[in-house]
Amino acid sequence: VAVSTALGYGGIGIVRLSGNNALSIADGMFMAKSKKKPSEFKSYTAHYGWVVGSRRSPVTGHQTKRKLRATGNDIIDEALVTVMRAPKSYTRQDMVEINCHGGLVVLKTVLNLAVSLGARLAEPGEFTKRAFLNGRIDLTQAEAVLDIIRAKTDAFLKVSLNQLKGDLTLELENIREYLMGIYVELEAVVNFPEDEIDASPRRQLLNRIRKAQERIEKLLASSEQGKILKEGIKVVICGRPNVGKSSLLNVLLKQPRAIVTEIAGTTRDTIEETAQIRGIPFQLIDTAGILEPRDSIEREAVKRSRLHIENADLVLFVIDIHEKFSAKDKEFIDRIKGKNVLVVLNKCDLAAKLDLRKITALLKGRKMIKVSALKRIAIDALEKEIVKSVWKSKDIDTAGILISNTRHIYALKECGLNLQEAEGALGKNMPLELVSEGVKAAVSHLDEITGRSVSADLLSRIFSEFCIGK
Ligand SMILES: Nc1nc2c(ncn2[C@@H]2O[C@H](COP(=O)(O)OP(=O)(O)OP(=O)(O)O)[C@@H](O)[C@H]2O)c(=O)[nH]1
Ligand SMILES: [Mg+2]
Repeated sequence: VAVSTALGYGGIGIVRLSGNNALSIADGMFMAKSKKKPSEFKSYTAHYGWVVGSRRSPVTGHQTKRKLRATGNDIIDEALVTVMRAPKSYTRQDMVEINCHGGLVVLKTVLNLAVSLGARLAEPGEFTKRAFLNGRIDLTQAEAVLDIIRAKTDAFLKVSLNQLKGDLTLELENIREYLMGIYVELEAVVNFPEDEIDASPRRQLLNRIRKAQERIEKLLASSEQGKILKEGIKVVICGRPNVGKSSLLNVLLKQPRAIVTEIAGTTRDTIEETAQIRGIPFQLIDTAGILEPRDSIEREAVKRSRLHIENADLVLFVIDIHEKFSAKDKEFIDRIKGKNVLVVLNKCDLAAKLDLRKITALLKGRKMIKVSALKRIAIDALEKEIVKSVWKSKDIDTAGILISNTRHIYALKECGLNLQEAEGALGKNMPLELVSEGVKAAVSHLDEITGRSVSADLLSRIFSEFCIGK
């Protein structure tokens, strides 16, 4: 049993039961208006009534059941109960969902009541884990559930839904079948050496292994985009005081988040906000422009902006086009060496005093764009450039499969390496046992991803990331 909705105040809150005794436990705590017991409900029907039982703090075991009967029926909440019988349920076990009111006390009382009737509190992700263990979904689909819950953008939601639907499973299982075909042939030759194959079938085998490898590589190639969609991109806005960093942050966020004044040194603490730009999640960080700290607060501010620049995926280096180039600008240019930088020439609504040649010489090869944060000039173009500098391909392809999970990336890389070894062994005319071993190892890495073979340890690690009640 677990509360499956977020803990807080809400219109409704759902307590979910799953397992052999789910129906009998529900019988002990729900009184339907129809007088029917939950164990008599038809699968996939919803019933109106009341959760009834002892309001007192829970005591576990049979003694409580007796106590409950003795105390009579306290109405705990008005509720709607849905029964989903095995095997057609999320977990493939009997399930009961109690839709109560979404209050903290109500939900806790209903939860405790189920526990007092013999239910056990579910571990994080345990419902989904049961769905996996009972063979309803594979591991990538279970992981997709988590991704859907945590999706920060529409684009990533789409990708995760495809994964839940089984698109990734299908592709992995296809590759697996293909490799198993090769493996079985190889084993036949290895076990009946009198049929040792000659050069031409060897070349054919090589081609087939290469084909599988190409498919693995294609999946891996999508991981860069997948990870971006999943985790977002860290963009740090830096530059000397008063160039308009905070103004730029506000414009990109479309809300006045940071304080903007004409006083140099307005921003001291770093300001972090998330925003979606063209479907991609960004973490935007506005930093202090201070270079020479005058006190301990400013020293900390400088330290923080340095740290953020170091960890940035993209640095927006802001320069005031209305000011002459200064030693301070130069100091920032030194700080952002080696980073992925987009140069923002701000205040283009004012007369330009900046010597652009100097900037171009110092920031060779870096993309530059003239904007006005104040007058909102060329902000659209800036957004385009931001996306372009982190997103290599033109459009987000959400129709297909995108790999975003580190565990999948790792296993796919291992799988690719095994295939490479098999190829090498084939090319060098080494014994076919070696080739066969390589193919088998490659298959085992695919099985790791889908969960065909997976250790209990890894399973508990994967599901421990889930929330309780899912
Ligand atoms: N004309 C003009 N003024 C701007 C533009 N962008 C910002 N400003 C002004 O420049 C001043 C400084 O802007 P901020 O956004 O606070 O600058 P900052 O870089 O965050 O400054 P610090 O936090 O002090 O480092 C404010 O008075 C803004 O209104 C612009 O595009 N054009
Ligand atoms: Mg500022």
